[in-house]
Amino acid sequence: MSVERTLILVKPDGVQRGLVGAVLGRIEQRGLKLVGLKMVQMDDALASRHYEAHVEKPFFEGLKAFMTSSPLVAAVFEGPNAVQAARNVMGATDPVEAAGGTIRGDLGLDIGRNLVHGSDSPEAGERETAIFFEPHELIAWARDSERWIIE
Ligand code: IDP
Ligand code: MG
Repeated sequence: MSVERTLILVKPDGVQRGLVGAVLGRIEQRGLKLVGLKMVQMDDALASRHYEAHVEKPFFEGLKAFMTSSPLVAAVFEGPNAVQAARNVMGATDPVEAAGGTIRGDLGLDIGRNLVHGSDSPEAGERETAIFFEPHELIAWARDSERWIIE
């Protein structure tokens, strides 16, 4: 069991639709521990850095325009297998394909408005966390409910 960090973004559509609490709440309720949180206005440079694997993709210009169009909320969650756990809560990239019970499957309709980002590997979790948060902005705190969530 590896303790990982994942960077979660409530994308601009989630913020505009008033779904920040709903999106983060589902990940929080899964049992992952919140260790960092802020609101961010993404710019082109940040979009290119965050989505470095996608800058050559045909959808990148649209993605960049969307992600910079309005503020987003960035959060870091920590826990055993945090990356996969969060991805499972998020659902498939295309909301039409995402299972019911997932964030995208319940709240989204369009791949270009899929509400939430989550890191896709532990390495990406570390890399992306460092893009959005200074080390001192990540809080190491003892959660009193820990033993009721993780054996
Ligand atoms: P992920 O967010 O599930 O990890 P990625 O393949 O990493 O999915 O793509 C990053 C983001 O780029 C997606 O969440 C979505 O917002 C956007 N995206 C991916 N593929 C397409 C597409 O075919 N059309 C429009 N947007 C796309
Ligand atoms: Mg991805």
